[in-house]
Amino acid sequence: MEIKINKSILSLVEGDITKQDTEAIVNAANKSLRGGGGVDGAIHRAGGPKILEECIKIGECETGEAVITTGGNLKARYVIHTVGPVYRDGLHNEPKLLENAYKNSLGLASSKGIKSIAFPSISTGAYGYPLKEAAEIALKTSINYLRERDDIELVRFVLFGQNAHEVYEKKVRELV
Ligand code: AR6
Repeated sequence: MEIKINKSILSLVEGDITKQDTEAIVNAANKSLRGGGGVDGAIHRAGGPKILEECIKIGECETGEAVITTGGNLKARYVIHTVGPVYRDGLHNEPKLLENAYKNSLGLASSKGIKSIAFPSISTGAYGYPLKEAAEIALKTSINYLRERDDIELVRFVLFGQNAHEVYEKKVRELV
């Protein structure tokens, strides 16, 4: 589904983030930026060793922050690596840190003049964030960003599997 927010499009699709043709894709990385499983593993496998080389040069990334590399062999020109929070019980600043991961990724994209960006559902795999709560934060943060500024023309959420796609669709209908 697609919705218009000011001049921009917010889109939700079911699929694989590594196949996206947006200018940037976002990686749900860890602080070490040395790769891992899930989305992170898939991006490094599909993008090739150049991405890891650039990550090693950057060093580390704090939870809620974002850094950028080129996209290696991916269709996307850039990968924005952000680190979502590990979910414990929701009382350890997880909502704010997850919001920051989205905000800082969008801010970094804006600062590079990137017009289209694809996100996975950050923190909802290995990091255990409950999907509905994470979807609300992901969507609210993106919608607010697009309401405030119109330099990013497309924000696409790429949900892995039917269930995640349905949860995000339901949530977006509640929010707009
Ligand atoms: N495209 C889109 N979404 C995907 C893909 C894909 N190819 N593969 C998995 N997902 P996760 P996290 C979904 O675990 O929870 C890594 O080891 C998946 O179904 O990738 O932020 C890092 O190195 C889930 O909904 O990221 C970190 O150590 C969502 O992407 C840690 O995992 C996020 O799952 C980060 O954990």
